[in-house]
Amino acid sequence: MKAVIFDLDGVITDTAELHFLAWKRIAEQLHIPFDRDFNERLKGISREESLERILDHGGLSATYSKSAKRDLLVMKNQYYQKLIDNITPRDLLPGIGRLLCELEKERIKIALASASRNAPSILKRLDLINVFDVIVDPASLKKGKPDPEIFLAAAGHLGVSPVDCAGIEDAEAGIASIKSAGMFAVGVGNERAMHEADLSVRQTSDLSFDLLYEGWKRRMER
Ligand code: B16
Ligand code: MG
Repeated sequence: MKAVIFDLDGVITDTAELHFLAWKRIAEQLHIPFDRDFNERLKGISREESLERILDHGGLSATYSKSAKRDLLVMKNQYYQKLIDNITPRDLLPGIGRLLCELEKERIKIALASASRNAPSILKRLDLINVFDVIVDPASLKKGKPDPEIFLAAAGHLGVSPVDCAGIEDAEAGIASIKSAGMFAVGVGNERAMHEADLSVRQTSDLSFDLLYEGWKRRMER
């Protein structure tokens, strides 16, 4: 294992909850039912595709013009950016700071594969911007998760072969992306959504270099 590629929202910090709150506010304005179960289908999915899924869910997809949809996307991002404004290094999920230190000590490369265009500003607020060897720019990609492109781009920029990488995700679409990139897939959280992962843990504090390395090695020996 030469590199670990992290998702951001829901793995490094709990911004998955902030995306939920911002989308909920939009859905309420549109009188579309929105709950945590439905929100699972948006995790790891781009802003534009998330809006399409919400409008479809409310049977309203054809009702909104391109420019009305653009306005909703701007509004959602404004709500979201207000929420992330308060993020500080204390908002790192449990165990993530320790894991990043262990990986650095073991000379494992570290990359970020987040679909979020807000990722760099969140990493700055968490005081982590200099920890990552590579941060993939989602605007440079053609396809979102579950396509493998984002994880393959991270490995490519690091100069590491995909089989020598582990990817960590909290979303079903993200696990599918890691798996089809040919990497070792580690899932965090909701076990039902994580059933395709090679290894899954309930919470970020369960992650460690040893756990990742042993799991990656076992998969290679299979
Ligand atoms: P933004 P991840 C994803 O981040 C989120 O899971 C998803 O809910 C969000 O819509 C997407 O980023 C785009 O984010 O609106 O900030 O560009 O999980 O891939 O780190
Ligand atoms: Mg995520």
